[in-house]
Amino acid sequence: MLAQTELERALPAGLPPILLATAATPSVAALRLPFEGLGPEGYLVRTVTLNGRPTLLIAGNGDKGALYGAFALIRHLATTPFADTLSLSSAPRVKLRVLNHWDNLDGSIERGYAGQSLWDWWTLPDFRDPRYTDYARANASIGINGTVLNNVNAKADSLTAPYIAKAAALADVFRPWGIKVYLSVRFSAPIELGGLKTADPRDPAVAAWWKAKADEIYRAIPDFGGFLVKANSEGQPGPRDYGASHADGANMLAAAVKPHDGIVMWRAFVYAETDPEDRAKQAYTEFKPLDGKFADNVLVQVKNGAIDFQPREPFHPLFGAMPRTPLMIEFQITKEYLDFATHLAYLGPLFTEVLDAKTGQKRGETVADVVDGQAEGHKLSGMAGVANIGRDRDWSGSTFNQANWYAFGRLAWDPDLSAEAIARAWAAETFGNDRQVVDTVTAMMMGSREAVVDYTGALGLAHLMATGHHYGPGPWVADLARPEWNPVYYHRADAAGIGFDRTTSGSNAVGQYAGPVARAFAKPETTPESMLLWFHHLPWDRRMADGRTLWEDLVGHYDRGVAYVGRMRQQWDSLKGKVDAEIWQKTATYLAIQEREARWWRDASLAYWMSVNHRPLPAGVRPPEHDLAWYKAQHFPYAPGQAH
Ligand code: BDP
Repeated sequence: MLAQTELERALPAGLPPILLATAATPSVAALRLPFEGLGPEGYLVRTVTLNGRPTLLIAGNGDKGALYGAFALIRHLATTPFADTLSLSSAPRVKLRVLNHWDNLDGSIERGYAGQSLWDWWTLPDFRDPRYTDYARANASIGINGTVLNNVNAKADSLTAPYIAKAAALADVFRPWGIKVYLSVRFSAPIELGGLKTADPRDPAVAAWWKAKADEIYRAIPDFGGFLVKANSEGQPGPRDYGASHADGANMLAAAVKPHDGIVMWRAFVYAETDPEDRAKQAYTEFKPLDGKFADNVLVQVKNGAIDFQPREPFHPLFGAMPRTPLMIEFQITKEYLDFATHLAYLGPLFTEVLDAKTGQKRGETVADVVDGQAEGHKLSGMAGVANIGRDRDWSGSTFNQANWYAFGRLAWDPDLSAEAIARAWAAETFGNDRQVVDTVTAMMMGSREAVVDYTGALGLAHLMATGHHYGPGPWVADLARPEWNPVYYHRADAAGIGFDRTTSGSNAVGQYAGPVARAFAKPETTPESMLLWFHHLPWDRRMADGRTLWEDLVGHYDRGVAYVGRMRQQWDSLKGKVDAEIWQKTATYLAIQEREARWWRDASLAYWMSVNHRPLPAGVRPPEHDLAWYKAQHFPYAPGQAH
């Protein structure tokens, strides 16, 4: 059993004998332990007496539960000394805990900052790199049970026979670890591969093509998970091309995989340049009317916020607004909008901030309650994370980025965990359980995402990054073809004020929220300051809670963000000699890069805002190092992660 090997690798000596078992093992059944609520994946780890001997029992209703139990015990003992009576028990609240790889067939990764794709499509299916097994082990250890192998901007080629065989080889490696594979599919594949004239989901020939394709995939991968679809979004084909709805498209694909127990994850990340409506409103406008129209093996996958994985966004208004549809939440683990792998930004607080947000739809309901689907009795539920994994030796571009992969998995299993508890556990599992190391690392991590918010644009500002690669500041950009691609569309700054009016006097995106949440966002006085300019256009002189003007406050945030990075450098310095030397050195160098780039963000942004509002900096504040023209002249044609 794989769980046995994991225990032998990781556990300290001196523990009682361990029994890995299932609920059906006769000696275990006789103990009458509470297995009922554990489902197929939950586990129970307990000290029990078997044949008169103290025994450490690790069990689930099946092998998967026992495997997760083994990893839970390893985690527990990494942070807590063994006590004679031990009792751990947990079952996942979310069923599909899935990574989305934006990996291309040529080995590049869209928005990937950890090297080439781990999947070597060229040498598959023959060569099964041992790292595929390590990848599966890492995922199983944090509860991830699915992986979408290819980019949502999918090529039809991944559905051809050679690529199905390659995916099948990966599925074979992952299967023993409880991980299913899924594929992103290109909606127009029946035209490109099948020679059909249309991909209209209502055309019987199209449905038949997909059904045959699904049958072919399931012959190679009997437990294939299903399809992920990006349709009618950023140039991708979809059912709207034929006047059919997203539900028509999703249900046609769902019918193809249904006989095999497959599912469809249909993305709600939809907006169109032809639509003058506030981009933040478009997904809700399109999808809300479709509630109740999706087949029962479809999940609608909704990004955490209504725009696009920004350092901070209010939760997406679709959460709670489609009670008859299972909604998967999609987070971005790779740091496209948080300055890539070099910046230390622990995303646990970003994930929990969204999961804990009250939807306002039902009393006390949180986004996590919607995602786990229990209140509505959905048989499917899911959480997706856009992976930050590549072929780099440290997997994620930096050691600290691994924490974001880890946090995603832990929260997908249990969205109630605190970001801090996860950070502490990760630090102990990664660096060893030295108190000073764990305390310092946790302290660095916990404020790090807020620091990125502060130095890239606080108070609810968003989408201020440079064009294309999204690396560094570009708040001045105003010349892109689509209005909603321009940062000026989002901040709307002029001499008098700044911010996007999303109240009734503006786009009324606030109207897509419910009850007390909508009421709070409707007025600046009741909107959290962290989201103020997302919902309101306000004068630069507006008084903030701390008595300063909005302008002074915004400047203060930039300085606070830069200062936080400086502090992280000192904290990390204090750990020299206490963590692995190579990891220490790389992290120290990355923190130096981060401090330089945080300053760059601050200086460029301040130079730009001052060119718009013509205000001086508050007394004592350091002026930007260069003039605005210098910042505008910076170009990075080879920044990593760009689509091609
Ligand atoms: C955007 C990324 C783009 C993705 C898109 C998506 O810049 O590369 O294709 O999200 O989620 O944020 O489909």
